[in-house]
Amino acid sequence: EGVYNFARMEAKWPAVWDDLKVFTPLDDGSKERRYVLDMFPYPSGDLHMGHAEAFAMGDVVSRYWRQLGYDVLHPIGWDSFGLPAENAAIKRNAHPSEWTYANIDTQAESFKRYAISVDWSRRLQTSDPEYYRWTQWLFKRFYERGLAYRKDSPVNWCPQDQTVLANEQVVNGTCERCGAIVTKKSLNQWYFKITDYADRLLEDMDALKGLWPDRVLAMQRNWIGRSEGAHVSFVIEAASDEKPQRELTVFTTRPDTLYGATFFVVAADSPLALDLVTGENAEALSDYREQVKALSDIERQSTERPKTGVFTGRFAINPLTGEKLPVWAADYVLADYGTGAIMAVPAHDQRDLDFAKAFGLPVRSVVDAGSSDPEATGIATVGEGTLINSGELNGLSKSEAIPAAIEILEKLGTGEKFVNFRLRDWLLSRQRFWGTPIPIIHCPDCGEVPVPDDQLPVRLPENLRGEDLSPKGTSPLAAASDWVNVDCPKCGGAAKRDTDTMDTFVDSSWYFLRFVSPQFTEGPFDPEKVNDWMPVGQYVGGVEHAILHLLYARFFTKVIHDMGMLEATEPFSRLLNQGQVLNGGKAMSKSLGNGVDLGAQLDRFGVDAVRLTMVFAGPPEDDVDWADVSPSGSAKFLARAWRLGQDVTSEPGTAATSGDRVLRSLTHRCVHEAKALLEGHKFNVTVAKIMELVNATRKVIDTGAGAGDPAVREATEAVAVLLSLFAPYTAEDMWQALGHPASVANAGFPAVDESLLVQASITAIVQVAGKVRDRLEVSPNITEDQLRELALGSAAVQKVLDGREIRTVVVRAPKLVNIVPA
Ligand code: ANZ
Ligand code: ZN
Repeated sequence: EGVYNFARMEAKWPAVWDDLKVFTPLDDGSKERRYVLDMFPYPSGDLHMGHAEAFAMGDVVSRYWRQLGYDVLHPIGWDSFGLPAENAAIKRNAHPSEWTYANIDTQAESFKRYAISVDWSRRLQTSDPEYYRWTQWLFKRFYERGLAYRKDSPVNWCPQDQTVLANEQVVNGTCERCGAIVTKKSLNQWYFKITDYADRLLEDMDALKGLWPDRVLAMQRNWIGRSEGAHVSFVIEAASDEKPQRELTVFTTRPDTLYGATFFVVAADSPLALDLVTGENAEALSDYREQVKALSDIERQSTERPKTGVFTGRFAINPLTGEKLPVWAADYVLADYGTGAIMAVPAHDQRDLDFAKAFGLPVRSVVDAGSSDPEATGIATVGEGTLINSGELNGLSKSEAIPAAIEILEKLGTGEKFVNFRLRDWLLSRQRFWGTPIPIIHCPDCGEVPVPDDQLPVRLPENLRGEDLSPKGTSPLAAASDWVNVDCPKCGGAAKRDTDTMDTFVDSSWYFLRFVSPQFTEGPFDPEKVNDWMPVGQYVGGVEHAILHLLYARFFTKVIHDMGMLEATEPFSRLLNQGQVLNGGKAMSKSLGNGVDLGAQLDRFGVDAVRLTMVFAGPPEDDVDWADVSPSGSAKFLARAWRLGQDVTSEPGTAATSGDRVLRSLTHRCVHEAKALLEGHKFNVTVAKIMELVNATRKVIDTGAGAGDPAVREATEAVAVLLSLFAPYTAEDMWQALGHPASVANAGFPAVDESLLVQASITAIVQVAGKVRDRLEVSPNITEDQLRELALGSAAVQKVLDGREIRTVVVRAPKLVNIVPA
């Protein structure tokens, strides 16, 4: 055992940790509990460098909290439903579970080698029937509360994957995974009514300020998109030929500009447009709608594209002025935002101005912003200003006129204050196989009938494989007739199962709750346990989940709270987004050929060196460029630290009081500072401090009081405990060499002796005319006057000055004195 040999350590310790159940929380209330969670992995192949980074960071927090004496829950599981498994199954004529569970086993082995401090007994997989049973159970509770419903709606459709896509899976109008151009299709789909929670999802973010990264909060806020304004109703003039007069409501953030409305626009693709259009304009509209179908929302709203539209033949009557406004159908108004219809105020809205110019519609300024005429310049005036051409609103400022206009509308009964959200309901249906089946049965007589709780889980059929799963425009489940055809639970008649499966984001919206009692059979989680652990104290994961996963998990938490099952209203108290691992400044990719294989790195440098390198590379939020780091440097450092443990000769338990005072002070300062640094997630700086302590300890052994000095033991023990957060194998081996039983993971964070935090002395540099002439050992608390006097009295200084007069003395206590001769 005389040399540092990571392979030997990696072969030895996992079994010991397993035996001692070092990472299984006591869960008995004897210690304060804390919950650390890494975003659970998707089982695509083996672990990669990105996993290695993320899990190294989460493990630092977990191990740190354990050293502080908390009962730590740090679990792991797999987000194991999803499309890649299905595609792999089609390719290999297999069942998706085969690929999925094989990958999970591979990853689990790698995680064990990587020594993340998780409680393996809590491992879960979202594709396990014992798990998705409760996903279905929760879906039913949402359904009962009116929070899961079906509606017909145009959905993004990928013609290649033959599946519906969520908005966020459409990137610049193409399918996120296959790149095909996404089209629209009308389908009857399941939705979660997340919009009911928009206000709370927004307000509750105030409490996360400073605890979640600012940019994540900003992205969520923007996604929810709260807009204050008004609903205003316009009477639509009846066309002489048909249809009675009716009203249409618009959402506007600028009710103050109502006098400036010169036309009216409905979303061309909305049913509204079809409904409004008069006979002679119907064909033009129908042609136009075909064009619009091919466009993404982003393209439709782009300011670069020339404005297009079709006149509907109708007029809307301005409720304040009685003026008749032509109603147009255009693509720049979206069907699913606000009411799908707008009053257009070209003088003060750029999109409306562009449209007005394209179709020769009038422009009327109603807010005088002192700048030039929008019609002439082509630039809408959007800022503050004074109302003009606006009847009773004249003379008011924009911010006064908004509430004044609302008041007038409310009195007239044609409008009211309204808060609109950008957030849409969550489309959760997927026409795919490898997901949680929706526990609903469709009966010709009874309609939607939920599968009774005692018949859950609705299991996926096991006989479908390979080609059976390939996309056909409906869910592959529809082809499993023995599975689909069932008796209605209500009337017993012939009925059919719903053949859609759930978006995998549903699975990951509550997994953190399942971890508190993963074997619980009476519900999704043990109600006795859940409040002991929730909320998660530290959540760690990639910023790619800044919006959806986190928003959905927050939504589920709030609904489950409202069901009376959970005290917490937010799932994650603190969030850390680790950076990416790059190579040569670029994300690793097959096409660039710059991939780095994690397994090869572990074989070459050892787990600890790779982990330490990840952490030491920079702040956890920053990207790690693998081309810039030195795992071999980390390995050398670890060997140095490890050797200290081998060299210490004093007995365990030796009091340190008689040891080297300078080393003792450094040890205690290191521990003290490490604590503050770790709290602030400055893991890389913590490592630098440990390196400093290792070097100082080595110096005392080699050229100072020697390996038997009690201060050397004290320092080495501190190194072992601190290092256990980053390099668990090395630390465990050191701890053993120091004569302690396993495991260093529970050794406890070293106590700090406050009296040792003051440095015994510090070296002050004395310069004459900028050249260093002497070094003085002084108290760190020395005053400027005392230091000046000492410096001027120095024999070396006197000699250099050689009787010359002094012009100035610059003193920076306690570190520097510069004497400038005349
Ligand atoms: C009249 C007006 C005058 C407007 C003005 C703006 C400036 P945010 O802030 O994003 O909520 N709007 C409403 N529904 C729309 C839809 N479905 N598609 C496209 N645009 C829509 O934006 C609200 C404003 O966006 C609304 O206020 C409306 O135009 C437009 F000087 O009404 B406004
Ligand atoms: Zn029935």
